[in-house]
Amino acid sequence: MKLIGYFRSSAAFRVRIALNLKGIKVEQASRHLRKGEQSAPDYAAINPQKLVPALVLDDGTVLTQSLAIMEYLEETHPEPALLPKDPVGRARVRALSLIVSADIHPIQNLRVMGYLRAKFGQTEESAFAWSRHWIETGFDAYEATLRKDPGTGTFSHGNSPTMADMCLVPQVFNAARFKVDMARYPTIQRIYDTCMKHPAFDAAQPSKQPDAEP
Ligand SMILES: N[C@@H](CCC(=O)N[C@@H](CS)C(=O)NCC(=O)O)C(=O)O
Repeated sequence: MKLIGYFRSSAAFRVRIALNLKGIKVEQASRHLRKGEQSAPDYAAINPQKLVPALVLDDGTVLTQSLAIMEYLEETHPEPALLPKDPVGRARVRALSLIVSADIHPIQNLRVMGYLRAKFGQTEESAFAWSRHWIETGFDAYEATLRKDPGTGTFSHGNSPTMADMCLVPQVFNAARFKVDMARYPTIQRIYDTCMKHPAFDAAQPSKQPDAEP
């Protein structure tokens, strides 16, 4: 299998964590997002959305969308599990994952920031403030959910990493880039610290990827 990603892509980061956790080895290929390589015709032929990641299976089948890829990995390599066994727990983990992947990340993505600047004349500073606002709005909700719910454990759900943590940790990396004050989010920070001590998370972080840049 080949994972097409980019060291700084948080969606690719999610998949890298899942692969590491399950001990699945893949070839890695990179599309330099800042150079626009995701929009090149040869990649658009692979993923018409022109977004990373894409997972190319050994028979050439292309999977896109990080959550769909993680669910595929879960179904084909069930252990260790990224989702709890009980339906309510699974719904909770998916809901936490979607706070990040559906409601935070898409509106602070590279192409959205670029569009704000190019079409609406926003400065670098105001596009930056936009991203920080939406990360904080989402993190307010994630933190409140963690605090109110007994399902929270060492990790976002229980005491082993789930798909929710695979979405959360890359978003905390993004939050640092946008200078979000993490003191507002002690539970998220605690879980992030725990995750980053785990080898599967550590090895997946941007600075440890073959295409990493300073
Ligand atoms: N919902 C998609 C999001 C994928 C996505 O937005 N990828 C970003 C990198 S994290 C990307 O390729 N951005 C390129 C761009 O904005 O042009 C997923 O979860 O895979």
